[in-house]
Amino acid sequence: MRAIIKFSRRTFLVWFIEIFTVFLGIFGFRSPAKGADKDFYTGTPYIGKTRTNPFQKFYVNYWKPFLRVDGEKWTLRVHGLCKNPQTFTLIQLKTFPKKSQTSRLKCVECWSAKAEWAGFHFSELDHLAEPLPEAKGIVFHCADDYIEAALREDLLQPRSLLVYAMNDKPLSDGHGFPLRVIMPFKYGYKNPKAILEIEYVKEPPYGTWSKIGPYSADGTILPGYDHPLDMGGETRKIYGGEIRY
Ligand SMILES: Nc1nc2c(c(=O)[nH]1)N[C@H]1C(S)=C(S)[C@@H](COP(=O)(O)O)O[C@H]1N2
Ligand SMILES: [Mo]
Repeated sequence: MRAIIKFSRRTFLVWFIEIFTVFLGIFGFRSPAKGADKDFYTGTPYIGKTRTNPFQKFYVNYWKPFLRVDGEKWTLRVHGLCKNPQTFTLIQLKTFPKKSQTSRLKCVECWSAKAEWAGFHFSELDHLAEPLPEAKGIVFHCADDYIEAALREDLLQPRSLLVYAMNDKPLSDGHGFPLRVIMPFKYGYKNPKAILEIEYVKEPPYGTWSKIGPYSADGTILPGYDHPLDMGGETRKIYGGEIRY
C-alpha cells in the first residue's frame, strides 16, 4: 500500500512537471529558435520521450528540440577554472585511448536498458585542461540547453566515460551525438547527451532536472526497484549504485 501511494505521488509530480513545462513551451519561454534553413532534431518534443530509435529497448528523451549537431563543424569547448582552456574536434577526441564497457542506463522514472558504450576516460581531457585546485565540479552544456553537472571526482571513477559510440555505431542524435557522459552508478539524468561545452567550476550546480523536479542533485542510484526494458520490464530489486545485471 505504501509503495502504491509513493508511486502515485511520484507519477503525479512527473505529470505536473510535464504539463508545467509544456505550458512554458506554449507561452514561448523556451521555444527553439526557428529558421527555415535550420536542421532541428525534433525526435522528442518538450521533454517527451519516444522508443522509436534503433535500440528499441531505450526510451529517448530530450529537454527540448535542438539544432542538430554537425559532427564536422562541432567542437567540444573545455573552459572555466583550468589552466589550458581549449577546444577539441571529434577526430582529436577519437585519438584518446579507446575505452568501452557494457553498462546499464537507469532512468529515475524506473526503466533501464543496457548497451555497449565506447569512448574515452575523462582523465584524458582533464589531464590536458589542467584544472585549478579549487575546480571540484564540472558542468556539461548540451545542444538542447540541458545542463548537468558532476563532481570531478565522480567523473574520474573508472566506470565513468565520455562516449561517442553505442553498440558499435556512432551515437545517434537521439542517444547524444556526438558525445555524451556515461556514469552507470548515477541515474540517467546525470548522463548528459549532445555535449557542446565542459566547464570547470568550484562546486557542481543543480542540473536541469534537479532544479525543477524531485531529483537529487547528486543523482546516485538508490536502493529500490528497476524495470529493465530489455528483460521485459519485470520488476527487479536493486541495491543502489551501478546495476550489474
Ligand atoms: N542533453 C540531454 N541529455 C540528457 C537528457 C536530456 O533531456 N538532454 N535526458 C537525460 C535523461 S532524464 C535520461 S533518462 C537519459 C536517457 O538517455 P537516452 O535518451 O539515451 O535513452 O538521458 C539523459 N541525458
Ligand atoms: Mo531520465
